[in-house]
Amino acid sequence: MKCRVCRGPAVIDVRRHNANFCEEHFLRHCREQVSRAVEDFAMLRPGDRILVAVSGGKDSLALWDLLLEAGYDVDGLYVGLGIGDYSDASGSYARAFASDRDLCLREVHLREEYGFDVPAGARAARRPPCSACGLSKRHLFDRAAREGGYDAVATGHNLDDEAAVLFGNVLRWEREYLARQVPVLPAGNGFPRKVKPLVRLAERETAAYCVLRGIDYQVEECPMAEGNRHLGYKAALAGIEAQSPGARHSFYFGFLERAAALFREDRDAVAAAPGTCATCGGPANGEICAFCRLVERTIAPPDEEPECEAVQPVALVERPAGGRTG
Ligand code: Q46
Ligand code: ZN
Ligand code: ZN
Repeated sequence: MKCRVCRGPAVIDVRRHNANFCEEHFLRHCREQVSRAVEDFAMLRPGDRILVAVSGGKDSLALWDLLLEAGYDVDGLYVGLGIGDYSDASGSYARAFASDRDLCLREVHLREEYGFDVPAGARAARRPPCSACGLSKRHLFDRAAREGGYDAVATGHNLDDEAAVLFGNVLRWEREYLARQVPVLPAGNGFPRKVKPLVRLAERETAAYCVLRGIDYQVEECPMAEGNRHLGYKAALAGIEAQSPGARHSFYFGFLERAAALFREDRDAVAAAPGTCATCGGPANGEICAFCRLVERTIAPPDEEPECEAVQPVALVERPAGGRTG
């Protein structure tokens, strides 16, 4: 196996590009894919202050590293979800990455600051853990970006993630989610710009990038992801990709090029100006935002409420994420 660029010994094959790369040219490939995504979708501008959502996994740490390499001013934000040993280890990887490179890692811990963790929030809201988790993370990233004066929040969604989310949204023709499934969402209505610079890299490539760059990351999957539909869609697409390399890329980028604009109307409708949350001051559809409703709910969980009171599940969608759930 020889590198496509220099004909030296290759360390990885990237079948959808029909190419093998040596270490040096694979790292260059990763940087090129990120800069192409950033440019094609006008994600970032020189001088932007970026907040990377850091989970301690391969994607978010690779993203932080790649954006630094590209010369951006990037801080990290780690949200402590309180998912047992998994969260403890994830936080350690994020902290080690930041301290080894003398970077700024902000931290917010759900239990310490809001009195609940993801398992408790999910029970209280009577929703799957990923729903309470996703809502909390989105709210806290948005808030940290607003308060810290960042120009954009960058997340480590890769091609496999985006294709899997698209697959699920197409299966159910979720118009609102399809409308928001773009690699950059502009700032507005109190929300920061959201960007996904890894959309041109597959999960296998971000893992290889970390290994070659000596980045230690959380390898374990979140224990709460079990049964998550997103994982099923990913597995289905992995099977298709194995048969037909490049299918995932064609599916996702074909959607962006040929179909995403059809859903723009839905996006504009969703983006209609929300009000302001009476509790946290963030954007809200209604008097109180979905996150603050979740916090209230965890203070008075359903099983402690009087039997006669009709218990309604908390509506967890403040603004459709269109992102992965896991
Ligand atoms: S952390 Fe949270 Fe993921 Fe775990 S509970 Fe689900 S959403 S799977 S990125
Ligand atoms: Zn080479
Ligand atoms: Zn609020």
